[in-house]
Amino acid sequence: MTGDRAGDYRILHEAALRDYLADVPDLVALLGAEPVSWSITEVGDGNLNLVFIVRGDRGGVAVKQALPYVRLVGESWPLPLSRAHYEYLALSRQAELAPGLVPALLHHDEKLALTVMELLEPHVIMRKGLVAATHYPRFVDDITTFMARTLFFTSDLARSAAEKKQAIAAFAGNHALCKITEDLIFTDPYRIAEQNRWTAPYLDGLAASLRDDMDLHVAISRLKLKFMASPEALLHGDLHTGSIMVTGSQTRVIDPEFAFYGPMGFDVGAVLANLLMAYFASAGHERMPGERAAFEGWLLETVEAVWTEFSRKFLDLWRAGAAGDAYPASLFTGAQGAARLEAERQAYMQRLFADTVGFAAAKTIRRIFGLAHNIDFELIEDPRKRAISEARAVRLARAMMVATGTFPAIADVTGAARKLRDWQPDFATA
Ligand code: SR1
Ligand code: MG
Repeated sequence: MTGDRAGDYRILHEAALRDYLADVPDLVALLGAEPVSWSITEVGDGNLNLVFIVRGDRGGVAVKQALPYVRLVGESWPLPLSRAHYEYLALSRQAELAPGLVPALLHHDEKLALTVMELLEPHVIMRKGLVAATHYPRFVDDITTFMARTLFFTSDLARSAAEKKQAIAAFAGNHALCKITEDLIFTDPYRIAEQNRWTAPYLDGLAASLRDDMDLHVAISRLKLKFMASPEALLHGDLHTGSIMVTGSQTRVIDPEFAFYGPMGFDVGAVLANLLMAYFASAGHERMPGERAAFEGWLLETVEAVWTEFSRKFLDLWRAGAAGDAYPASLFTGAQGAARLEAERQAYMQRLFADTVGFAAAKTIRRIFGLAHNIDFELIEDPRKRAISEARAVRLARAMMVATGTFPAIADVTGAARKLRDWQPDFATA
């Protein structure tokens, strides 16, 4: 379904969903033969869709149905149902490339924009766990495997030119979701926009300064162009900590409805930005000074490890023998060719790191001044404390965006974050 077939579509609430699932033999076998006894609970707390947990006496499933509008805003903001198609396509591809790191797909209905997936239990949304100061020891290895494999194997380094162009075309229709990103991340926070909001009155001055900051406007516009015009690889497209479910021993990446071919740094930057926001928010969740220090240390170690492990795994895949049409092996023969190709790989990763730093900054600023915020900051009840945490994050993000070159390595990012941990913003002059 790449167009929308509104005639065949209906929103399935509890009773209709029960009847629908009862007609799918594989799901009945999984849930148990008595549909009347199934419990069905709507649990969606995201911005766009309905999500149900269905449990029977034999097992449970998660059901996701796209609504024809943005749930967060309502029917006044229509949104194509076709995003469910792209999400299904992306999940299928990610399952091939990064087995075990996305939920198993059990059923998909194009007309109803509905997908049934493995119920992830006892996994929690990572963002919620980070608010509660929980460490996740598997996270670095799993998320870096996911990113290295999905980005490398969908890029020109691993695919023929024809395959790559067909793959770009397969996701090109997801432009309405890209447009959300183009507006909400790369444009609105830097201008007056009806849906913007921030922690007033503390951040009023900072919000106004963003609107006048031409260095920032140039930097965000360069990033926007890169997002729009660099189909490097199949992106998840919304890889924040609300799109990751975790336990101490497992990681699953969910919700790739924003998937499209874009710049790799957008996904990697999303992960780093959300870890850094968890870091800055942490001070606002303290009940006793220093009680979350070990957790905050783990967060910064995790930021460093995500980049270094991602980079190592991506380079290992490339060195293992890339089958793509980029960098033809026939042009890099002999010892000199091998040395020059290795230098190129290093230069490629340095460029990708700069993109990552810029996109991480953009992902941070949008969560503080745009429409869609995150619970890392929102659950800090005292608005002044919340604004202090947010102002620290924005200070780092602005530097990362306009002076990206002063962050040549990931330790430069974590070092700057550490220095801002106790910085006190002056809201009168901010
Ligand atoms: C209107 S949708 C707002 C945000 O929710 C999604 O998770 C994306 O991040 C999007 O930008
Ligand atoms: Mg989502």
